[in-house]
Amino acid sequence: MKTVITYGTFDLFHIGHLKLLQRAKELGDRLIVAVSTDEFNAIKGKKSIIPYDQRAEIVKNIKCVDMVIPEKNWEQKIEDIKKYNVDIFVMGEDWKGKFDFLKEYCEVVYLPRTEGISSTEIKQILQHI
Ligand code: C2G
Repeated sequence: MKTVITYGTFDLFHIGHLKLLQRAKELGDRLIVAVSTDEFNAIKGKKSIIPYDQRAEIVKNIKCVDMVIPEKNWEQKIEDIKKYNVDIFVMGEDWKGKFDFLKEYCEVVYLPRTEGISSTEIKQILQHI
């Protein structure tokens, strides 16, 4: 069984998130998604609109997602890859190169982002309503 893992905030879940998860799942048989906690988002300098427990619940209920774990820090990726016997680490290509150090542990794949949509853009639209 080929296990794929990806990490993200998944705030205001949108089509870009869905297409990333669907393409990640197509690379294997099991998809694990590590959803950033609110505390970790503060470390990332990101403030999500939707709290962690709701973001995790939404992602958990996406058809192609098999498991959700919390992303609490930058350092957990290697441990996660070993713990879950991950074969492929996937991120959108806005992260291209940033996680190449994981190539020692598993395949690293950066996928094209879905253009024209982002949680930031949605927040900006909401602020002008
Ligand atoms: N994404 C995408 N297309 C978009 C928006 C996002 O493909 N239009 C992808 C991103 O590239 C990322 C995933 O969806 O792979 C989740 O995006 P975010 O929630 O913005 O993730 P981010 O805050 O970048 O957190 O340790 C890694 C970080 O937790 C990533």
